[in-house]
Amino acid sequence: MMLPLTAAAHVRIDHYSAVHLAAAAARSLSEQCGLPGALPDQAAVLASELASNIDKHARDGALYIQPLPLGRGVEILAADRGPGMPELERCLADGYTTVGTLGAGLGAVSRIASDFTIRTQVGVGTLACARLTRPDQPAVARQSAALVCLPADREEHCGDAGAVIDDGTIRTAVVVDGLGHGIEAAEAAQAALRSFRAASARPLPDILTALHRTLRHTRGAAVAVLRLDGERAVYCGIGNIRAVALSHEGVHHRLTGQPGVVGWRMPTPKTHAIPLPAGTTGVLHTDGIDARWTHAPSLFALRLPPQLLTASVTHNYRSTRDDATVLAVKPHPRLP
Ligand SMILES: [Mn+2]
Repeated sequence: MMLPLTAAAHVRIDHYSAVHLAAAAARSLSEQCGLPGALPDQAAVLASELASNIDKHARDGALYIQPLPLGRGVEILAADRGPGMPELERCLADGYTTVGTLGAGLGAVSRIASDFTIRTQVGVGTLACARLTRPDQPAVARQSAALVCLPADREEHCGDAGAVIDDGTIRTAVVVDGLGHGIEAAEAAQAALRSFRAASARPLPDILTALHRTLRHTRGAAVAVLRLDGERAVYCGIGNIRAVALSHEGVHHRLTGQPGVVGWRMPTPKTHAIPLPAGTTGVLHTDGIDARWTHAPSLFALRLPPQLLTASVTHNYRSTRDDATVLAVKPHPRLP
């Protein structure tokens, strides 16, 4: 069975030679995604510059290179653990968004990328997201939703999966953790995603019931769904997938799924309502992410846009022994 490309490639930047590995990984993923023309070369340049920036200026850094949903392009995330970039921190604090003056590397990244977001804090580190979208695709909305999905180290297939469906006013997100790992878990996770796409407009317990039916002949999965609708969210989950609501000030809600396995033994799903004050972000993550990331997140972390929040949580709290997925989604901006 041919599985769609959904998982990220992880390249640890611990030596100058990793810069070349990162560039090769970005080019190869872009080609596998069928990106046309010069895009694979441009993806290689983005990865090379972001990796080289880590190699020269930071420690404990890595790139996460992944396809954007629905084959729209690729996304390259860069994360490190310090020392941060004082010049850039000053520029961002003063409201400048250009990084053109900060050396050829990041300037080139911001010119080549369809969308580039960077945050840094001295003593903490730097996070960046460069997206490259196909010319025939609308640019991916920059601050609405993000997903990082990584296989366990030395696994080719990822048994986790996630998606967000946006119907124009309501966003519905799913995260799936197929039991075990490897190809059978990946097949279960992808079957669950297809079923979710078909059922995503229905009430959350009905979505889980549809997935339960789809997964009957697989090894089963933990599944959580989160729907963001105006000033409230609803959550429904079976198995160990956590839901968290974050504002710029702190963590407001932590929820875990009911015991059970979708596809095998599923209790009647219960829905939980979560109030969603303006600026709140909803997060779903699998047990490949250490739940302690929500204990005392810094203001820097709480204020990250979704694509950098998922990069930060993945980089700092992922277990390399399990597949790991983090999804972050914000509600639609309210009409005045
Ligand atoms: Mn897991």
